[in-house]
Amino acid sequence: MPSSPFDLSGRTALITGSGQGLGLAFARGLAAAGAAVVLNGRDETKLAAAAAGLRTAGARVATAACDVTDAAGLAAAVARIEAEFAPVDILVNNAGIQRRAPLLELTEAQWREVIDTNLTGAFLAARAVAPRMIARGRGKIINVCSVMSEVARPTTGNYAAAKGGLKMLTRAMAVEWAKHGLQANGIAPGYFETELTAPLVANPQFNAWICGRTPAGRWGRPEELAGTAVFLASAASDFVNGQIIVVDGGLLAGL
Ligand code: GCO
Repeated sequence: MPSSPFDLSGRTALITGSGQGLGLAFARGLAAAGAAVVLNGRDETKLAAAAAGLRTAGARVATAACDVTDAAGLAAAVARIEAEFAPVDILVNNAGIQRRAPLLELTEAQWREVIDTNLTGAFLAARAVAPRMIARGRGKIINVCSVMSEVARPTTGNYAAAKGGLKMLTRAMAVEWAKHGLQANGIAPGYFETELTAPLVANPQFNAWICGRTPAGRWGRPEELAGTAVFLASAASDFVNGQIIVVDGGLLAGL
């Protein structure tokens, strides 16, 4: 029998913002499917702890600490990964931050840092790896969008604008790079329990609202995103391009 199209053996994935939260869940899921993983983030201590856990689970892991808003840092990190570890076959643009405030109270700095990290960072990381993927004639780019690529809620205007832009950047990557053998797609999580959403989970009113607003009646668990990431990282999605797969317990399906 031929190997499964979902098998990631021999492939290497770079996941930005993967010292914790959804990024670490993506790394665990891709490693479980056979990929070697490179963890990225700004906190080297967090990266080392996350890498140790993955190695204990049998994964082949490297770390590459840099800020995704630093183009030179990204280029150097990718060059080092490819020289010392392995070619980057899969890029998961997961790094993201939240700075919640009503638009009229949002500082310019709070606007810029969310756009710079959540949108520009994905652009810069993709530009660091895409030329190398194009030279090899293959590559997978997975942009972690959000249900906020489609809908907004008060106090998250900067985040929604970034994630809406990331949806369209995904399509821009797809239409320019598909002819080179690359596939660029997105994953749009709904509400998942992570460090980023911890204040919301801890808020009884918000927690009740989300559980009522989500048809599945609960928050998502980060490991529930792994299957979609493996699909988009694998040969199973070689003819899928520019698509955003929503993983939200049905939240966007209805009112
Ligand atoms: C919020 C949350 C959301 C989630 C997620 C939904 O403040 O409403 O932080 O933005 O983090 O992005 O997909």
